Amino acid sequence: MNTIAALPGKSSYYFQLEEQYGAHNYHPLPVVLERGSGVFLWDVDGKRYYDFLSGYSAVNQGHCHPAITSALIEQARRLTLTSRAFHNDQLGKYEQLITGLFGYDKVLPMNTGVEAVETAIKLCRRWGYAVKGIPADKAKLLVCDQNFHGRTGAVISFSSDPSAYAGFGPFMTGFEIIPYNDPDALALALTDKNVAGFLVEPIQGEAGVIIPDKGYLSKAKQLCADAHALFIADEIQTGLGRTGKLLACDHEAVRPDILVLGKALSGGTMPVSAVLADNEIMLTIKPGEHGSTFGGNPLACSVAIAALNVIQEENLAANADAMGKLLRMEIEKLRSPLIAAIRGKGLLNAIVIRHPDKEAAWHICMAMKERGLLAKPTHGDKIRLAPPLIITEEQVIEAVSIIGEALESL
Ligand code: IF1
Repeated sequence: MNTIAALPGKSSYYFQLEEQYGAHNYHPLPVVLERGSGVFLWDVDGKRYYDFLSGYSAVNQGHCHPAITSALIEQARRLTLTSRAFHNDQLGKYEQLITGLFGYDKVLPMNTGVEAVETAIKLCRRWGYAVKGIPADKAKLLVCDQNFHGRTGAVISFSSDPSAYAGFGPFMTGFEIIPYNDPDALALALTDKNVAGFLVEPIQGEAGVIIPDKGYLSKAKQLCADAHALFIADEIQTGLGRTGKLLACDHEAVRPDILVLGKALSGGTMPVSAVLADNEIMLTIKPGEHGSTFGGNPLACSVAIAALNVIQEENLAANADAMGKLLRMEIEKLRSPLIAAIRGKGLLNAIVIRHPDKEAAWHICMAMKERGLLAKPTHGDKIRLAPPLIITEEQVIEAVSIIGEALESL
């Protein structure tokens, strides 16, 4: 039954279509976007916005980056999918590039971030049995309180956030939640010989950009090595230049045993994720024991090659470092009584809002939207500020003036 009343082309028309025909598994800001370029998005009424969410860090290179888009179009005209039943001329080139760039023996290509996390869990468990000698089905993985690693059944099994797991049981076993940023808790948990690995976000994004103490990551890696357990870094959101280094682990020169990447690996064009590890770990999975229809498809490989080249050629990590410092400094200068804290590394930032109204962060995001900047609250009182890594100094200054006006309007 067609109940859509509004005229096509106006935002409310699109709101109604989604309300009527789409699952209600999100609560988006009321804006309908139709075009993106660089740090900007335009809605169906032609209004321009700064994008301060970057597709949750999937658009580090900026929207519709020309080099990535042309790689996508050229490959799409040639060959998009062979399945891994056969070889293709893009996969090996991509595997050589990404393993060389991050310094690992091998890569296992997947699609979404959570698929790569699931792959890392399976790899870690398999290594635990085949190499560490953990008794069958006894492997344990350590994870952190307030983690976010995706939304599949296995991954929500170790979430500490009821909104992620409540009502979706029964859950997968074999995980233990320990406090984040607590080396003593990790050391104690690692005394269990059945621990195969420790899965951690170098900075907890969804939890509100929680940055661990300096030295935590290197201490954690050392504790894992001493306990013959794998240090697994989920850099799906923090990687690929976002925090001012190629990887967030690079701030402490920590080399994960298993590295998980996603999001910006495709520049926001399509789902591309990857798990990197050395042979001792990677070769514990034999032919036919893991994979996916689209994993390593030629279109994804061609796009990921272009996306990785852009990150390097445009020095996006260095720009993220400099522009992140400028952003935090300019926000501090606002001296807004509504800001309880500003924290971040590179261009992964969040402001914590102090206001009696628990919806204040949402209202501030609505006020920023009216003034041409898009951002979204995370966990109620925090607003993530994460623009594409190509943002310039003058764009940061203009964006902060919009943020300041929105804060004053509350
Ligand atoms: C949503 C959050 C961010 C991730 C880390 C794995 C994944 C993600 C560190 C899974 C994905 C996305 C999921 C998206 C919103 C966004 C998000 F708010 F959900 F938590 F960024 F902080 N590891 N994060 O951040 O990757 O399977 O989604 O490709 O679910 O609403 P995915």
